[in-house]
Amino acid sequence: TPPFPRYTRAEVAQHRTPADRVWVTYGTDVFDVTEFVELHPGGPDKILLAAGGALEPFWALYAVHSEPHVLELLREYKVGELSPEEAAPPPGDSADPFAGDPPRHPALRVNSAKPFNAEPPPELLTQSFLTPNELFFTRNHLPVPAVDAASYRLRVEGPGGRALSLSLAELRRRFPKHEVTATLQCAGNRRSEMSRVRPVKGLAWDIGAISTARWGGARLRDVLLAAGVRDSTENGEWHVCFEGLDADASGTPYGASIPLKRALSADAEVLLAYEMNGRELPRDHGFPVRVVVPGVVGARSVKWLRSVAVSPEESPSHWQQNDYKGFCPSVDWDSVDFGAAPAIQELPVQSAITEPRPGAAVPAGELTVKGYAWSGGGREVVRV
Ligand code: HEM
Ligand code: MTE
Ligand code: MO
Repeated sequence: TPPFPRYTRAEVAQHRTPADRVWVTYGTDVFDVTEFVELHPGGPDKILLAAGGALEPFWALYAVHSEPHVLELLREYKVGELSPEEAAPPPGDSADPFAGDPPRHPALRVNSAKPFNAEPPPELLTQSFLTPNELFFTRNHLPVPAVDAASYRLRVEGPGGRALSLSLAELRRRFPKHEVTATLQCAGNRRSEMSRVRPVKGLAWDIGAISTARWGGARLRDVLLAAGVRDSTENGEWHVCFEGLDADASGTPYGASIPLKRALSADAEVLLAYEMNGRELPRDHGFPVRVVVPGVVGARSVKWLRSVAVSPEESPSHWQQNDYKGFCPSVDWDSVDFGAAPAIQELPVQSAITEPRPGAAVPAGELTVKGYAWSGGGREVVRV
């Protein structure tokens, strides 16, 4: 057989639609799968998510492809090979505070690259009940901190100056592991639709700033009791303040708080999580330890957790005091008084259709509609 033509990744990336032909790579081989798109058992929309790029990150998530017959089928569509010089990644910029951010899955829809904010495509969000870690929406306000798990310490400040300093091994060993299936949602989910009614400031999230995982970790309740916090009504109005290891140029960390009552409630199942879907937390989702507050706005589930402190006041953080608050429609940016509104905790009912997408052409006749529904507040779905 004659040698195959050589292509660069940039050339492959020009073939992303049936009109431009649909090319993908696997290893160093290039394939034109245009004729297979409509035949794909997983549907044409899903195969097109990989158009113009590598198949590996997608096939790693959907194990149906790790069968010899799938590779055999692909071989029929080979049209070329990648140029040998394509292997080297582009050099990083060391002056860029985001240069140390982790690699991300190519399917994520990026709303902001630095800091990284991205959501899964709708049709992958409802492909599985638990969102794969690689596709879980990401909401970062700052660069991702590089944390050394071996020297990591979590500081827990109880009342009366008592404090604990816990290594990752101590957090795992001293407290029973508790698992919770919980959905996180950013307050900005579906903001792009809201902006069609009336423009609002903030990232233009579509319907994917929401994802579900099985979280594993220590109960915050158990850790607070070990730090000397008493489960009584006398501190009923107190708060638990969290700080992250991510900080802005002035050294100010991300922070947020929840009511102490929720933190101590066994039913609320607030976790200091070190596992996500059975694996250690990915860097984007708070490695090595994050808070998970089921039913509450994502902003309170502080990632890269540095400290936990019990306090009569809410967190003084910008994100607790001057962001993540709700106002009535007559308030605008000239009249807003952040001090006048409570910080968002529980979020209300949410639901959205993931398939078909708005404006999609669909065949006449019966149609399968997919979507998600979520009750908020840690409550179960009653009806959809
Ligand atoms: C199923 C081939 C790309 C998602 C399948 C199956 C084949 C196949 C043969 C059926 C497997 C079986 O049941 O034995 C291919 C080829 C691709 C490709 C040749 C690229 C050229 C993708 C991509 C995605 C994807 C990029 C995800 C974004 C799926 C899913 C199923 C599936 C979710 C399972 C469908 C179901 O049972 O619900 N694919 N695939 N595939 N594929 Fe792909
Ligand atoms: N924690 C830290 N330390 N820094 C952050 O920027 N973002 C918050 C929260 N915890 C954030 C954080 C917001 S607004 C949301 S919606 C969730 O993390 C998103 O969690 P995820 O990126 O794992 O989906
Ligand atoms: Mo958020």
